[in-house]
Amino acid sequence: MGFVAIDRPPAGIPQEVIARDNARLMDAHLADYAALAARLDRQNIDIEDIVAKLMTLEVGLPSWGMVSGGTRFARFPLAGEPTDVFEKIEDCAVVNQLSGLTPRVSLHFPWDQTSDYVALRQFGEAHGMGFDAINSNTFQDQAGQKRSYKFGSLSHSQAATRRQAIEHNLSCIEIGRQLGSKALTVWIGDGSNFPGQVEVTDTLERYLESLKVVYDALPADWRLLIEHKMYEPAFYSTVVQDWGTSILCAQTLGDKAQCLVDLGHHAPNVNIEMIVARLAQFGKLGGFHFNDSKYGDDDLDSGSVNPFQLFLVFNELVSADIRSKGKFKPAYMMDQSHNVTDPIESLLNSARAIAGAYVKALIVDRAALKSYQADNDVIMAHNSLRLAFETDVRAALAMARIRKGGAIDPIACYRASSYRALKAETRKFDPHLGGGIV
Ligand code: LRH
Ligand code: MN
Repeated sequence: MGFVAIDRPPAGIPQEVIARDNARLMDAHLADYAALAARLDRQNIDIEDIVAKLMTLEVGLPSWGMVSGGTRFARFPLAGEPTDVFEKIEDCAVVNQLSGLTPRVSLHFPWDQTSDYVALRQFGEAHGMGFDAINSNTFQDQAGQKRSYKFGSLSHSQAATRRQAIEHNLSCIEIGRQLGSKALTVWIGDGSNFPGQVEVTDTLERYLESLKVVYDALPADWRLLIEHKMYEPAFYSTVVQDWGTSILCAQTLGDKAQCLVDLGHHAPNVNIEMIVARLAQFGKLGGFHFNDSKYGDDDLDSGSVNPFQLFLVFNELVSADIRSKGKFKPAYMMDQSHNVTDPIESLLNSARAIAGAYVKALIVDRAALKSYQADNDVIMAHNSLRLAFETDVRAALAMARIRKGGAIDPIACYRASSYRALKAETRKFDPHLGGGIV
């Protein structure tokens, strides 16, 4: 099977644009790096260890987030936004090039459907992009679809509709196998809008029976990621409504089934970092959809509303990683909707926020924290976290980007490249295209 020639030049930002912009900022960066190194050294932390660990962090990009998002009220298209999965991968490659953090994209089917997945895999590889978890979609009806998902999918009252949803998930696994993916994320909108509309135990039994068929079809080295969500599109009950239901399903299905935590899928003020700790404690934390929210499932940029919560989540992740002696490998992915920003800029900002939360969690003095906790020295225990969170780690993040060929200031560099304006000249503009959700 030769390389299928696709007449598209490797995308990305010309390296000289990055080199020029980094040269502009290098002296200030090196001064900041030395200052941070000295500060961390006083805490017996070697900044080089931190940067080395940071360079192992990888976060998957949401293909559906590469196009301007919207709400039920409106979507405001962006000139030069991607019009197909290939152009989405081109833009993902730009985020990876400038951030050095996002070498994989998570695709969603049928939104990213194409005719030749071997060619798509090669196109991805040519742009330095691999494929993270595959997302199935049984929360929308596609043109020509035989049975509607109006009243559910994997938990539907009628076996034929459940079978249709199972078949779709099996076809997603097949596509993922060709792309080199190693996981299937299953989020369903199944639920009810009225008390009495469904028998909630029956719906979960049907869901488990259906998902078992999907689970049994997983390749040996794959994971099934169960994504819970409190509400929407259903507004009274949701079949997989919370982490409790999710972990019970994952334990019922088997070792390859784990829970995916989408930060926006919880009631306001829920202690998400504790859910993360619990799922990790029982070996069922399989992955994340990072984003932020103030009210509902707002899918805002990671760290843009509540960066302290993102830090506390990574604090639990670092603690779980230490407990698991490094065997702990959750799939980090973003799931965001960029309604008023250039998706590339939002994803660059979000990648930086995620990296920042991770580095701040790495510099927590865990020995001191443990002894303050043992002594119930509440203030000093809390301040052990505050000190790390309040440390300006941007120079460490920039050094990791530089060492991966990225930009000291990704947004400034992206704007200096005029990438989006150039794409607006070559890509067709279709205001009705949309990213899938709207
Ligand atoms: C559901 C969800 C899920 C995706 C969809 C795009 O709200 O978080 O992860 O399938 O967004
Ligand atoms: Mn999600």
